[in-house]
Amino acid sequence: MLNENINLDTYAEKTWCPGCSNFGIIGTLKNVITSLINEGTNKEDIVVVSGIGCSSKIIDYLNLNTFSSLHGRPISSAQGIKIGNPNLKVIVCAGDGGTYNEGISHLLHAAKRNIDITVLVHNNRTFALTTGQFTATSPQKFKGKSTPKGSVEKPINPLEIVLAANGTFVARGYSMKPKHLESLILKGIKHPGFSFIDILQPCVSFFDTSDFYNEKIYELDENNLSSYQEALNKIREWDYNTSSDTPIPIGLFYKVDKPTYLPKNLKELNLSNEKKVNLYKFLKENH
Ligand SMILES: Cc1ncc(C[n+]2csc(CCOP(=O)(O)OP(=O)(O)O)c2C)c(N)n1
Ligand code: SF4
Repeated sequence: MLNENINLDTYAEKTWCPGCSNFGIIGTLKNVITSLINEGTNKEDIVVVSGIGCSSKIIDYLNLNTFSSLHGRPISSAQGIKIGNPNLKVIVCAGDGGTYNEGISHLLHAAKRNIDITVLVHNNRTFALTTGQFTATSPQKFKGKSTPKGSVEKPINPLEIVLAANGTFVARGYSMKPKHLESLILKGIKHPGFSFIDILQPCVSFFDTSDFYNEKIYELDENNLSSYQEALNKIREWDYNTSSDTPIPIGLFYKVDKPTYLPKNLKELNLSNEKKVNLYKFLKENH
């Protein structure tokens, strides 16, 4: 039976810029969470973890269990939460700066160990909260506060990197295609293992890419998702450079089932009693 009374709103006033595409992402995420709850997941068993940035403000606006981590560190916090209580569905919301610059090693290692968490990167391709410096996915010639004459570096392709790191669910969404994004996030959360979704998210104040994306984005046919080579070919169709004329595929590129990293419960970690007490104390105090 549908539960019509799920209130995921908080009293906090949203401080995103008018027209920011984070408004679309939070709406989509609320729909996903409502679906999970209607399918039988306890609201208390869902945790959203964020870092610092415009994207990370999302947790202030969600009436859920949430955890605010440091800039670039939410993936490590999320892994600790998952290990502490494997029954939880743990979702990370973070920016491209935090995830692909400061926190990239955490992303790679979480993918490598296939820990069962979901990472949503709000990829506006700039450090937005600090008013527009270039990040790892900014295009060449990006003009921002730290590169007034245009950056010289080529962007990275985060999907290619996560695939190479043993990612078992590799996807790209677009904030302006909410229905498509909703189904992608739901599939990601249900995937038993590490799920990664790079969400193209125009920043209307510092890097408005919406016209560029609206012209180029197309939805993938999600066939043969277990072929590494096919996924790689599709992932390489677009190199994150704004100047390239190629279409931009969105959707699920790769999905395979592999053993996940996770002791079934804390007992399997073989922690000393003292460590267990400290861990429970820490989790309780920071709840
Ligand atoms: C280790 C560290 N480096 C830098 C900062 C300063 N800082 C705070 S938010 C931010 C930008 C966030 O950009 P991004 O992660 O892309 O998220 P967005 O604001 O674009 O959503 C920066 C550089 C910080 N708080 N901690
Ligand atoms: S700076 Fe960009 S990402 Fe941040 S709230 Fe404004 S439009 Fe959104």
